[in-house]
Amino acid sequence: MFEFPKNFAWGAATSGPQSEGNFKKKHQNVFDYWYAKDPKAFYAGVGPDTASNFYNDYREDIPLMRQAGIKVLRTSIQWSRLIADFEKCSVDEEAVAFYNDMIDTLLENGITPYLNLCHFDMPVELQHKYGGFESKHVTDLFAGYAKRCFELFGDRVDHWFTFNEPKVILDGGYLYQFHYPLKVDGPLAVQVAYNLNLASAKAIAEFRKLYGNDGTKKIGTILNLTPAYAASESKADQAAAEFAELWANKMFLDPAVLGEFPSKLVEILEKDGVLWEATPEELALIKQDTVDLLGINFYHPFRVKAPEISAKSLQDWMPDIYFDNYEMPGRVMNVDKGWEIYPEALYDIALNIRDNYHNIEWFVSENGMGVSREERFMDEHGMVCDDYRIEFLKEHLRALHRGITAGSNCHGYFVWTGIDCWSWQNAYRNRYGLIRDEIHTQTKTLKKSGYWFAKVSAQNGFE
Ligand code: BGP
Repeated sequence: MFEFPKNFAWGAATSGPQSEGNFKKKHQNVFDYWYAKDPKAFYAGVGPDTASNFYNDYREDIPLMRQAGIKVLRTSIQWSRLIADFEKCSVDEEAVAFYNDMIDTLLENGITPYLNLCHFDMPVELQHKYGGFESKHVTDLFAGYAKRCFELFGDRVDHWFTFNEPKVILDGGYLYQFHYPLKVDGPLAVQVAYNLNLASAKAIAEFRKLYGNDGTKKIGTILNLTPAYAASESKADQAAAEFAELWANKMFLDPAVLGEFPSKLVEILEKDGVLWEATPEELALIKQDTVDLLGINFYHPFRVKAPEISAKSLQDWMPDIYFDNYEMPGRVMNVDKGWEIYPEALYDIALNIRDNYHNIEWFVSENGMGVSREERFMDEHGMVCDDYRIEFLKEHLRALHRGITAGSNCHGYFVWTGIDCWSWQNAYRNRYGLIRDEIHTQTKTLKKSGYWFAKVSAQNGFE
């Protein structure tokens, strides 16, 4: 029996922009805008306008999630829904009523809400006017919005998060063009990385003004960690993996937990002439306002080898001048999504947090398996028999369990996701949910994994 610690949090994660649908929303976020402009860029023309209809269905969806054993729901408030005027930070009353009722409904159903403030969903007005997080002014606006959220909902919500996967904002929006604004600009990505760390610290500073530091209410950030493994023992491959680790993980992990950027990374960026603009006051704030806890999203490792330098040009600075991806022979793949399956990395993460980050309290804030055409696996009653997902979750939970047994301070495991939801890269092609969403009728039914998760959550473990 793999038994987990007492009070272990069995949860699921989703986000406002991926679940709510745009009903009664006054502003667009970058995805709403991008989708309206170019629906063909998205799978099957399914978009964020309806998503999984959570805005209309939450009173039915929440009990269903509870039935699937979800005791904690991590979701996000949409900046573009809550705030009426971004500069004045006035609120939209209908949005306040929605989020209030959502929180109350969760609590009535025995589900603890964890609330995140930004899940990639920059209001498009701020993106177009200021360049979103390219601008330090927007970091102030973000802190103002965060403060509003704490004031409005903080009486019932004890766990808060500033960002989901800030690294993906760089990767998608400023390097590899899978998120709006679809730019390719390495030096700008470096500045955005800094500004995101700054925005997080500013929001935490607002939180501390209201709630202090006594731990009754906690604030954190959510990072996607991809441990970097070198292709070989060679010096060049090892150096590539070292940079990849700095760039992909430590650039956010170190300031969030330790209050400072890794000096090796600063050295390299400075040498290359692309280091961010920072003031001593800002760095002091980052030093002071670190997190209470960490959410760690884990999907796949980062396999790295030395780059083919000749093919790269130092004129257009990109982080890739230091590493190439490497396809390890024999690796196990989730073919539908194109991600390697390597649960052992979760154990490595657990030990890394234990040994290098003060063994800070953390939880797995996302882990899951995206699979296409799940109707293939339906039984005669219409239930998706997703044994592959159960196996995937079990393998990761076993690795996590070993990490916890070795002393890592992990307090929970959240599946991505409860109910199948929309995403900018996959729309509804790859499904992750414990609960299936028939998107054309918005009928929701538990998958086999939903019944399995309910049992695991009730028993606090599995055989
Ligand atoms: C994470 C994001 C989620 C979710 C998930 C699955 O990176 O935080 O929002 O989308 O990945 O990714 P996808 O839906 O693109 O397959």
